Amino acid sequence: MLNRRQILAALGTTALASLAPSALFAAAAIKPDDTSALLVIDVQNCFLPGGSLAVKEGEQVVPVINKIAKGFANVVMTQDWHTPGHVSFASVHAGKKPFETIDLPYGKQVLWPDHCVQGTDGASLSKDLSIPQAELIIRKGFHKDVDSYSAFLEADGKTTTGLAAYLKSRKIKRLFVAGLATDFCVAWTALDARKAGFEVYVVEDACRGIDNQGSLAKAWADMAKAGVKRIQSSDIAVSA
Ligand code: VGL
Ligand code: ZN
Repeated sequence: MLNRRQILAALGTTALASLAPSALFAAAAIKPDDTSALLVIDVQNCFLPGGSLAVKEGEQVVPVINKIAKGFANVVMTQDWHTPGHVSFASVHAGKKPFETIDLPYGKQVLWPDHCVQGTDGASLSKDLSIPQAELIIRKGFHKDVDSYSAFLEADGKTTTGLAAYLKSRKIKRLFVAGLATDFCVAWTALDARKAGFEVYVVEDACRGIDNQGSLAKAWADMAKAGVKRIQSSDIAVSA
C-alpha cells in the first residue's frame, strides 16, 4: 500500500498544479464575461423590512448583491411599478384579502397588499444598493389591469417589456438572477429567460422568498425542470 505522501509524490507537481485551485481550494468556478449580465430583481423598499410587502430577511440580499455585482460589466435592475388601484392589489377587490387569489382574464392572480406604487418611496430601489455601473432599469407592472412578475413578459403571457431584445442586441447570453422575491419575480424572470433562450443561473443566497402556500419549493422545482442553474454567490468569481 502506498501512503498519502507516496501518492502525492507519484502524482508529482504537474498533476498537483492541475488540481489547484479548483479541487484543493474550491475556488469560485463561474467567471462572468462580456456575454454575462446580472439581473437585480425588485430590491425596493416595499419588499424590505418596514415595507408593505416585506419579504422575510429581504435586507440580507443587499450586501450579497453588491458584492457579486463587482464581477459584472453588465447589470440590469428591475423595479415593480404599479399604478394606484392596480389589479393585483387586494384592496381593489371587494371582500378579498392579501394572499388570496382571483381569476383574471389572463389566469390566476395572487392578491397583494398595495405595494410599489409609481413615484412613492416604497417603490424606490434600496438606497443601500451600490451598483453604479447598472446600465438599465426595467419598470414592470405599470399596466393597471395586468400584473408583471417577470422582467420579460407581463402576466398576460404576451406583452413584452423589451428586455429580451435589449439583452440580445447587446450580445448577452448568460443571465445571473438575484433579488426579491425568489418564488415570484425572480422565478418568473428566470423561467421566461430560459424560454427566450438564455443560459440562466439563480443565485440562491442573493434572493429571498415570500413562500405563500408552498410557492418557494414549487418555484425551485419549476426552475430546475426548465434548466435554470441554482448556484451560490461563492460560486461566482469576483476579481477586485
Ligand atoms: C413581487 C409580488 C408582487 C416580487 C412583486 O417582486 O416578487 N411579488 N409584486
Ligand atoms: Zn407587484
